[in-house]
Amino acid sequence: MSEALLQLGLVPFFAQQIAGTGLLENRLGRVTSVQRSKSTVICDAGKRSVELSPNLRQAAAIERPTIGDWIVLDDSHTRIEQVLERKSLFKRVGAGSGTEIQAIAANVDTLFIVTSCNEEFKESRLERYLALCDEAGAMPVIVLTKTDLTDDTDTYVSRARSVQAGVAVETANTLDPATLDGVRAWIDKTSTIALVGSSGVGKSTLLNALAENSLAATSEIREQDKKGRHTTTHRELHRLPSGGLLIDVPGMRELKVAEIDHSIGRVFEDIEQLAMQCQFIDCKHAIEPGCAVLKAIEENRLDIRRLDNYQKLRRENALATATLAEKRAQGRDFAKIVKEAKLVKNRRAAT
Ligand SMILES: Nc1nc2c(ncn2[C@@H]2O[C@H](COP(=O)(O)OP(=O)(O)O)[C@@H](O)[C@H]2O)c(=O)[nH]1
Ligand SMILES: [Mg+2]
Ligand SMILES: [Zn+2]
Repeated sequence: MSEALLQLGLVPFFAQQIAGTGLLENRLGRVTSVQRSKSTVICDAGKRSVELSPNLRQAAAIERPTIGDWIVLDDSHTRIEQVLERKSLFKRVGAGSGTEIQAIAANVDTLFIVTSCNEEFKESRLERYLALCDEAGAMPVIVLTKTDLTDDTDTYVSRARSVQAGVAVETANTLDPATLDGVRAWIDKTSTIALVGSSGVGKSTLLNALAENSLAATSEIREQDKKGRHTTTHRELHRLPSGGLLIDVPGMRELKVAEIDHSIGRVFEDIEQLAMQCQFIDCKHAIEPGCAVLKAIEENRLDIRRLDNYQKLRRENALATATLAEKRAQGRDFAKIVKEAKLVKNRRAAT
């Protein structure tokens, strides 16, 4: 394998996909950013701005190349011909009335869920990100920033640990590179890491510190509510000088959950375990007698906030999943009507 491709994170999972196809590695590349109609890719020969093949242009949004994708270029290195099978995928339902699922970052190994040791910290937000991370197939690490602003980092750490059994938690003062060893330990030479979190938590500062370079613009947060402004406007895959690849993912914050029932169950495994002991199999954990979940809350073994968020995410997920299914069915019906109308027209034309 070429050194350039290795540094881009080419691991056997991708290389094997072209083995035996007669394609050479010099046709492989990785998407580092996506513009309106062009994509920037890095391949053996360097950085290229390339177009999509006609087939890919017409493909469903989810199948078109996104940031992090491994792709096959044409001979002249001007066009993406094929997107390799993905190891993981963050996706979202298209904005507006669209039913299209869009890819927002592919082949992310580890998701840094960044949150800060101040008013911004919310367990419920972490739970949502964790469910999305599970669904995408990435490994989550919660990164607690701004440890320099609190005397009580330990409380934040234990609150973060409580959101999912066994979840990794690291702390950092991103303004001080000496505090980043814990975070750095998660980055190896071929791994791809995406950073998500509210604006103002220090994602760009962390990225710059890890890159030992000013790659992304950062901005002051508003003092009164600790909220940040959006500075990062586009997604880009950056290579760290010490190895490893990083993506700052703006827009993940607005991600709604859909079709992730199993992932919610994995984040809230404690609640689902308890629910198996409820007297009624369809217990809603609201007022039912013999409810093991309510009993755990009463005995302070479970936080009511967590139950509320579990139910909220499940409701939101059920509604969004049903809406998607309905829109898809409508889309199919519409396609069928069009097809039938065409048939009738053709038959008429034939007679
Ligand atoms: N005190 C302190 N400030 C930080 C830390 N990390 C980031 N900041 C500041 O928080 C603000 C927002 O950071 P930025 O990286 O732009 O956040 P982003 O929106 O998540 O990319 C900037 O003023 C940073 O200097 C930290 O660990 N400690
Ligand atoms: Mg930023
Ligand atoms: Zn119950």
